[in-house]
Amino acid sequence: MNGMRRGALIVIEGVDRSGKSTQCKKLVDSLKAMSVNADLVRFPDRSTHIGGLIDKYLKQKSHLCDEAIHLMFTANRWEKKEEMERLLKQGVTLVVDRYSFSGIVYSSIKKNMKLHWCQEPENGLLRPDLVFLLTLSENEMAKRPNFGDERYENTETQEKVAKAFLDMSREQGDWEVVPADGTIEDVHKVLLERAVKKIAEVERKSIRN
Ligand code: Z5A
Ligand code: MG
Repeated sequence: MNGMRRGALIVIEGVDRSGKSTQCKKLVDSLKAMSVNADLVRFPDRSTHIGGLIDKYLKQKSHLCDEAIHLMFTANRWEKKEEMERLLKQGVTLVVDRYSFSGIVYSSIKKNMKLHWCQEPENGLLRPDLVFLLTLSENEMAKRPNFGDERYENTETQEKVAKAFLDMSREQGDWEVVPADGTIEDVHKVLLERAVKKIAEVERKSIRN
């Protein structure tokens, strides 16, 4: 790497309204304030052509079969891979709002969608250095602002999603389960501390696929 330090790939996952977008933004802002080169990435990225099709599907303005929408979400990550890799190599830490794990979880809870089939097209994407899973108690989930009108925004789906994420966290290294019931600042402090450590730990290591 010739003295060049790479950035870290840090993902935030969790159920609807667990505070992922809020925390991603704060984490990037705090890292920048500490002179760490950092950028925000979010999935789905609704700004691309594929992202536009995903947006229509989520807003229930189009119908796609479960397999087709699954592959679109995955393609939306593949189309960003080169750019993400380039930024990491240039030393930019990427804070990612949802990633492959959302893709696998939201699809595999559907009837007739096998976990293994859902995982396969994600293989070969950049592997995160750290995944934060934000969890909410049922009590706190009920207090967060109401569901919107998008697909998946209902209690039954979110309960299945919460369980599937927890199951996934038990099978993988590099995951930190962070209870996100506390204040925005409390949760942020935990994430910032762990992220700073991880950035230093991986800066001389290779980027993983
Ligand atoms: N999806 C998929 O199926 N396959 C895939 O591959 C991917 C996604 C990538 C849209 O995602 C849908 O796509 C999603 C999964 C599916 N479906 N669902 N559900 P999205 O990321 O675009 O979804 P979103 O609309 O941004 O919602 P969200 O991400 O679920 O919310 P959030 O980012 O976790 O929460 P937030 O926006 O930061 O906060 C929500 C509210 O709570 C807000 O008013 C905050 O001010 C408040 N908040 C945040 N933190 C706190 C604390 N600590 N205390 C009190 N209040 C708080
Ligand atoms: Mg969000």
